[in-house]
Amino acid sequence: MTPLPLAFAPEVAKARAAGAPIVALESTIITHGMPYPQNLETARRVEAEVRAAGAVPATIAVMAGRLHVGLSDPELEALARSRDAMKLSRADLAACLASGRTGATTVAATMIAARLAGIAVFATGGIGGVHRGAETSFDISADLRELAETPVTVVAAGAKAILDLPKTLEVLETLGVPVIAYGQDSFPAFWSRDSGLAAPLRMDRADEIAAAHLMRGRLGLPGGQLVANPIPAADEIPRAVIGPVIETALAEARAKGIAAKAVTPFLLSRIFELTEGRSLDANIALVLNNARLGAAIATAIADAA
Ligand code: PSU
Ligand code: MN
Repeated sequence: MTPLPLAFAPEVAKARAAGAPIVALESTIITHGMPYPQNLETARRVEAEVRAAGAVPATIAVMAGRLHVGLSDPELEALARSRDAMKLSRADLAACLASGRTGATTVAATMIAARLAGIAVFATGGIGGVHRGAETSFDISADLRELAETPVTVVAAGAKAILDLPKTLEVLETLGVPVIAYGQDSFPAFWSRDSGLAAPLRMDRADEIAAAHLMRGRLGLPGGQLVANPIPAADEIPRAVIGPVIETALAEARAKGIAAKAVTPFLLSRIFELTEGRSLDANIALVLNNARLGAAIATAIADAA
């Protein structure tokens, strides 16, 4: 069989050979989630945070038909500057690779790449989920089904608060995805620490989360875990402040007929404008925080192996 077009960065290849902890990172947050140059600066800082915590970062992206697991700094910069990278989910990954194109991986596609690369832990900002109005639009992120199928532990600050969080939690429960709030009882809401909804599970230590990941494997259960890590208190935007901003952005998206893959990038960029950059500062802080916890969980899994 023709080998997979996987390209490991030297640092990642070395860590794989040594059984050292690795944290996968996504790239849609770079191309479609943040403006240039903050996207590049954040991608570099997230990688540095993972290294400082004793693990190796592996940013995932498709470049010219190869699935890169770990990017060089020039590759990271090219991706951050590109304006035409595809947004790749489970549905698009094979087509992008087979046609030699370039694209950024969402949570779903990054999980698929992490599994292929033997990486157990992945850190990002917030997963996709059930959009508000999904009862008429049917817009439910492929991230949810991926969590049900692919055995990777995903560290996020909950699901993005632009979504319908109660419905997102219901679908995760239906799909059998463990949702573990880290260090608190409630499910976090991305820019805010508290969604007002109880999280189904709570854990206070990285090694407990690692043990649960390994136990799922031993039970032969497919699928991953969602670790919902609240944004640090100093960086949060309270729900009362961000709530009306989200409503405004959602109303604009509806009026403009924004649909499908464009919805999340449109909302994030409008909320950035409406908060004069405050939402981006919070987004950066929560991703860095997730990178740290991801490194701790990856280290605990590597230690147990
Ligand atoms: N986290 C962020 N910013 C982002 C994303 C995550 O802080 O832009 C991306 C992820 O790639 C996630 C995607 O998979 O948003 C969700 O897109 P959709 O709602 O179209 O499934
Ligand atoms: Mn969608």
